[in-house]
Amino acid sequence: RPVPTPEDKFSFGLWTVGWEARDPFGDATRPPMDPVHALEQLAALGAYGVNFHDDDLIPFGSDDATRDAIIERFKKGLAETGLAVTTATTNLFTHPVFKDGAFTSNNREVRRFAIRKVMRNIDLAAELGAKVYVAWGGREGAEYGAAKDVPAALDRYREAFNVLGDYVADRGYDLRFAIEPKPNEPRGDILLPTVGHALAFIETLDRSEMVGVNPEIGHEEMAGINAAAGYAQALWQGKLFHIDLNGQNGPRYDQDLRFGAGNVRGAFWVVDTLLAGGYDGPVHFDYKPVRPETEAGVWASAKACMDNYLILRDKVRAFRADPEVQAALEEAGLPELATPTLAEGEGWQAILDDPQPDVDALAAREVAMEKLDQLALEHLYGVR
Ligand code: 3MF
Ligand code: MG
Ligand code: MG
Ligand code: MG
Repeated sequence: RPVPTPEDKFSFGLWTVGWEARDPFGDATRPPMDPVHALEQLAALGAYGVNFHDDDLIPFGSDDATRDAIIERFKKGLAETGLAVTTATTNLFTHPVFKDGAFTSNNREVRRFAIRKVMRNIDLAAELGAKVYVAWGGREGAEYGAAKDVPAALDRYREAFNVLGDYVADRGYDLRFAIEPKPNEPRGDILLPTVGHALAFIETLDRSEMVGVNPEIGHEEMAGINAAAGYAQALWQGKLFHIDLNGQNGPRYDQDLRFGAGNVRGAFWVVDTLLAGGYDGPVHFDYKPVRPETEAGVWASAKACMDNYLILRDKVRAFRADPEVQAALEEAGLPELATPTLAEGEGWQAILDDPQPDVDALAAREVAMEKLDQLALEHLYGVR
C-alpha cells in the first residue's frame, strides 16, 4: 500500500489535530497542543503542509511582542520540519464580539474590526507563503427571520470581500480567497449555505477572479446535497481553489469525521471528481479526532485521513482503468454527452427543422446504469 509523502500534498489545520474536543455539552478531553509539536508529528506522518486561523497560533488579544515571538518560533518549526503553510484563515466566530456575525454583523464597528482582523492575518499568510486565504462565515447568519436583513447582509458581505480584494491587490500579495460554505451550525442558518450559493455570490464581487470556493464534504452533506457534484461544478467554473475533506453521516450536526469515514461512497466520488477535474491544490483535511480519543487517536486519525485518500485514489484509478468499466460507460451512452447538441454552424432553426424522432424507441433505449454503478461498488468493496 502507498504511504503518504509530501508529493501527495496532504495538509491539516492546526485546529484539527489540535482540537481539545470541547463540545456544546462537555469540556475539553484533551490538553492544548503546542503548534510546533503538531508540525513535528504531521511531518513525521508524511504531510506536506499546515494551515491555521490567526487565533490557533496567536491567542486572541496577544500583544505585539508575544505575537512576534510566537511567529518566530513557528517559522523555526516550519523550517525544521519542511512543512509548507498552504492557506490561512481568520477566526471570526469564537470571541463574543462576533456573536451577531463579523462581516455581516448589524454593528458597523464590529464589521470594521472583523475586516481589520482579516487584513492583519493576510499579512502573516503572505509572509509565510500561503497562496489561498480561506473564509468561512461561521457567525454570518441568524436564528430568526427578522433578526437579519438578508439583502443588506449580502451587501455588507460583498463589501467586505471587495475591501479585502483591494487590500491584497494593493499590497501586491499572490493570494486568492476561497469561501467555505456551510448551511448551519453554529448559527441556525448561515449565509452562503452551499457551494452553489457561494459561486453565485462570487460573481457579484468587484474582483471575482480572485475569489473561489473551499467546499467541505461534511458541510454539503449536512445540506443533504451531493458533495462530489459541488466539487465538479466548482472545478467546471474554475473556482475550486481549495478543499476541506472529511466524513459525515448525512444531515445532522457537523461531524468532521476523519476522511473516508461517514459516507464512503460519497468519498469515492469526491476523489474521482478531483482526479478527473485535475485538482492540483493541497489535499486538505478538516476533521476532528472524536472526543473520547487521547493524543494517540489524534495521530492515528490524521494518518488514516491520508491513508484513506490514497486507498480511494488507487480504487478510483483502478475503476477508471478497468476495461469492463470503459465498456459499461460506452453502453451507458456517457461519451455522447461530450458531443455538442448543435452541430458546427447550427442554430435553433436546425432543431426546429429536425424530423420527428421515434420517441418510443428513444424512451426504450438501454442505459445500463445499474451495471455501471455496481462496477464502481465492486471496486470500492475490493472484489475487483
Ligand atoms: C467549520 C469549519 C471551519 C473552517 C475554517 C476555515 C473551523 O465547520 O469547517 O473550521 O474550515 O474556519 O476557514
Ligand atoms: Mg465540518
Ligand atoms: Mg467544520
Ligand atoms: Mg472546514
